[in-house]
Amino acid sequence: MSQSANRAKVPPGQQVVSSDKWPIIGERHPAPSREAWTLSLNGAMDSPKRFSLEQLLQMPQSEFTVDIHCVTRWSKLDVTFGGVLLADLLEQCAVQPSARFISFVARSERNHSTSLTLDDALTHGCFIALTHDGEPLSIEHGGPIRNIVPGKYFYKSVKWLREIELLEEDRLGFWEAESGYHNGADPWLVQRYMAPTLDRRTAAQLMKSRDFAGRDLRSINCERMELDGLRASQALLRDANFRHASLVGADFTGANLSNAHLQHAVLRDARFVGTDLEGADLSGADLRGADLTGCSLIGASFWTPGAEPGAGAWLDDSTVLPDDLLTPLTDEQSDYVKSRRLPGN
Ligand SMILES: Nc1nc2c(c(=O)[nH]1)N[C@H]1C(S)=C(S)[C@@H](COP(=O)(O)O)O[C@H]1N2
Ligand SMILES: [Mo]
Repeated sequence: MSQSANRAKVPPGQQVVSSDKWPIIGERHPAPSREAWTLSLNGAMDSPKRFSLEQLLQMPQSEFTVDIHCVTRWSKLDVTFGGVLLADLLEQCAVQPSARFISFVARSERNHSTSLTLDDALTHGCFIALTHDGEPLSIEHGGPIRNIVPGKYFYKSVKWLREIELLEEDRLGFWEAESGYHNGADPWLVQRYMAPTLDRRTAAQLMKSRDFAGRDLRSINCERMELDGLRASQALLRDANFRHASLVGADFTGANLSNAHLQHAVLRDARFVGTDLEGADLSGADLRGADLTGCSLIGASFWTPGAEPGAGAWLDDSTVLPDDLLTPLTDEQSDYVKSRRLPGN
């Protein structure tokens, strides 16, 4: 596929990973159980059903080619799955007219779930995936049974699906309820997060104290703030805006900075030990002396492709960033980081 054709397939703010990469996000395995896999359909329907994995595999299988868009800004294009259309399963269930929402529940330790309007699920062609590239879907990617909702951020696609429930009222899913993920999840509208409200006075006091440690400050706006020495270990800072902020020596140990905006922030000697930087944008940030030991960089960026290399992050030998952490980056991002760390840069 040509570059320009691909671009039309890539929603705003997403980067395409190479076809040999498929990051594992969220839970890594289903809850242990001796029971055989089944899929139940229940709720607002006259004929609830329970299918065994074998029954699902014996139904006529369709092939689906899907573009995966993760909320942490990586996309994987033209992924092929085999399985059964949700609409075909629901046809057997005598759905009641009052059914307006659909909830997908995982067989996992936290009973992970997500939900959609029934209308959204059907118009997006939601399906039950059983195979990937002609092979059984792997366990880490949700096998043996997973739902896939094409055209929504991938958190609407539940791994290890055990139950589909039709509802009259919506029931928020795990990420939507716990982490402020947007319930709409439309990547073309960039519906990543619901912004929580933090009143201005509290925000001003926090900035003054420079103590964010352990707090939930999702989407906080710190653009251009003077925050040297900020204490932010274990803070929840998803989607926070630190563009052009001064954060010399800041401590983000164990914090969650996924999808944070750190463009052109001064992060000299800052600590990102064990920090979640998935989808974070560090383009143009000054990372000299920063310690990124054990951080997670899936979907992160250090420069904006197309911009001059000089507009990228400032890294050198004093930046602690072990090579193995670069693996989940896109090739162009990891090449950029490696080129900047050569002696003499
Ligand atoms: N059971 C379960 N399903 C889940 C999750 C999870 O944590 N548990 N995470 C969701 C999120 S946020 C994403 S991006 C995708 C990741 O799928 P992958 O690991 O196959 O890439 O799974 C979704 N489905
Ligand atoms: Mo995700």
